[in-house]
Amino acid sequence: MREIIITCALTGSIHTPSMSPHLPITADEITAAGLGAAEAGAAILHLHARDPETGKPSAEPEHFMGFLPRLKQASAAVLNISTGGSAVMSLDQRLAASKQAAPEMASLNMGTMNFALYPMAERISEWKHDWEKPFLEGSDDLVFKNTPRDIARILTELGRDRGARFEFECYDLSHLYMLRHFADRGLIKAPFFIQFVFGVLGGMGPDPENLTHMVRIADKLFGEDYMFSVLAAGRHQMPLITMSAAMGGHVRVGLEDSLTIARGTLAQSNAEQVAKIRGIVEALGRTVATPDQARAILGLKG
Ligand code: KMH
Ligand code: ZN
Repeated sequence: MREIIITCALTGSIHTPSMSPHLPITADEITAAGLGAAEAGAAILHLHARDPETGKPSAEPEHFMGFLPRLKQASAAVLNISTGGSAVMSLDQRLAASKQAAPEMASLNMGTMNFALYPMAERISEWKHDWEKPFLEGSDDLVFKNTPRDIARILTELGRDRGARFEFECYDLSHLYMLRHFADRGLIKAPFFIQFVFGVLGGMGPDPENLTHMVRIADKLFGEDYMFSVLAAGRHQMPLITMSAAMGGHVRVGLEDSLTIARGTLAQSNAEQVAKIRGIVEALGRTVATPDQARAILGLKG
């Protein structure tokens, strides 16, 4: 069996500064988090930006450019820019940084869905910034829009025109059929790197049966032409990604997906989560992919 690719999603656009002092916000913090995660064994860094003053998720190319060149220069890791951004951003905003930076890899969300964060607001008593509470609470009436036309546009502008390959984020069974549709249209080429996403309110829940079912259907739809990775939100992160590693899949960690290292204990860094899953992967008798091995496995432009 081939090496296991660890992706680390450093900051995302879900968690807010009041939830953890360890969430990287500024360009310096995101750079340090990325280098630490790569050093610990992450082959891919999944990247979002933040406004350095407020910690709010940002789509500004200027904020991405504060860390992208530094990560590229100081590490071999594959840089994967999110095109999901956050559900309050337009597609033009979500694409601006990746069109400018032309990364090897970008995320691509395979369907329109709810993406509710508001239960998180109930757990916080003190807020560092005014935007955080309304941002979280407003998510129960938002649509995370990824129509077939949006998906085609991302595939064209980043894939065909700039040579990016994709982390296809699938939150539900229907998203696998959407991916098959784009393969049939000839807009994407194998091997497909599918990220199964568990535990977002609006997508499939974190039940192990969902993972086995997703794999069963992906096998049927894509045969040998795909590989899967797993991310799971919050406390479900480590159990479900361990299951993925045991089933021959890849894994994603990072403070975007979970702020903790064990139940009730905040992770001190992204690297701490990478080191934990690396230990589990190695205990299972598997080895972790280097960035160049990941490039070969995924067919990246390098
Ligand atoms: N935050 C994850 C649940 C994206 O950036 O494209 C999904 C994600 C979306 O990573
Ligand atoms: Zn993301």
